[in-house]
Amino acid sequence: MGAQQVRDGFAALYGTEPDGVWAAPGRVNLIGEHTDYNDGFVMPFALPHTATAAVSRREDGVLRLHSADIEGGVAELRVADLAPESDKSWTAYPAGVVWALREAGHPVTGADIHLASTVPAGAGLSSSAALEVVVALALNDLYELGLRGWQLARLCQRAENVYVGAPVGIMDQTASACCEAGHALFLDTRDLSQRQIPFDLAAEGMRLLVVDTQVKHSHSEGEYGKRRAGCEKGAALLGVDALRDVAYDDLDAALARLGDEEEVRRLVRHIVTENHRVERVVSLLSSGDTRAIGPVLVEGHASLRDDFRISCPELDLVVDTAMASGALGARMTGGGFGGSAIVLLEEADVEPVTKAVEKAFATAGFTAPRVFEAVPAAGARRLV
Ligand code: GAF
Repeated sequence: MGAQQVRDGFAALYGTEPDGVWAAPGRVNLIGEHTDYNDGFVMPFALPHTATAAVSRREDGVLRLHSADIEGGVAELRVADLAPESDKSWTAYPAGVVWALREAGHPVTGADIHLASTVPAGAGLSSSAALEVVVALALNDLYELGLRGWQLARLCQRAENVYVGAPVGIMDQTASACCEAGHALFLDTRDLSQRQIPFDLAAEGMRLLVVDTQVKHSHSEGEYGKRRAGCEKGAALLGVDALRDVAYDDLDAALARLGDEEEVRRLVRHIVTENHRVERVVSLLSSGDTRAIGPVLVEGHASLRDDFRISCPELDLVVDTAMASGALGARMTGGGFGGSAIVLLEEADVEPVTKAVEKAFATAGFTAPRVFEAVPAAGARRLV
């Protein structure tokens, strides 16, 4: 949604012009799934779809929240009363950011906020992180807090972990805050060091499709938390701080040490091989061998399906159909259990592969998927 429209929405609601308008994008993750809460590597890029917020500062302790996308009026809260896990509605995301800023000692004394988002919700494209980051960036500017992108990401993650109660990692918030147009973000989630990797598929005659299966996922439903707990158990059994510390070359020995812990073994194998896949993709992209990342993406999908066990029939059907129709690579992206897959392919294959996937879904009796092309877009920014 355009800045002017969100600004007008604010003025109609609150009767004054906002102090400014900000935008923060959703993301797709090229490779590096579930590695972020294991101190590992990820490689997301920002989508052109954004959460946009018109915001004004307030000094009286009142926080007013409204979303153009959700039925209902303006929610009015008092910043001093914000308490973790007290809110089960969408307002927990922006309110959680205010709570996290105040908990960290930043003097946020209220705000009027009107939001509108074009990031599809529940599609594994980080609509929640976009909401958090846009609010964090707006308050950072309005209260002149001087926080950098990665610091905002940490606060947003804390909002989601503690205030919302979802045990997510740091990838989505960092992607939304720090990505750059035309690049994928190679992020080390241990220390948040970053490298922007040029990722211009069109220049090489390729495209990347996002296929939203329309199967809705939810992180707070427990399976995500179970995987996270299983990874932490694996690290404890292996005597390391995080699975990031298990070297790829030592994987077989590590798996042998896990004895009959079959489930933990599978989780460990996914994380260690997935970190290695991120490093392979970075090295292939850096040497200009972009087409060669295709098989690495497919390996990543198989690992998420068979070892991490978070795929679903719809995601598998996208990957299998795309690959059978000539795609260079494909995998599920995001938290799993539904959501979206990505497909890397030659420009000339966009139409036949899209048609093949749509046909396969119709034949299987699945809801029609939503397919769109993704070009790496800009991270969070002030619009007005
Ligand atoms: C979700 C989480 F929010 C991220 O932190 C990450 O773990 C991802 O699932 C899986 O890679 O998007």
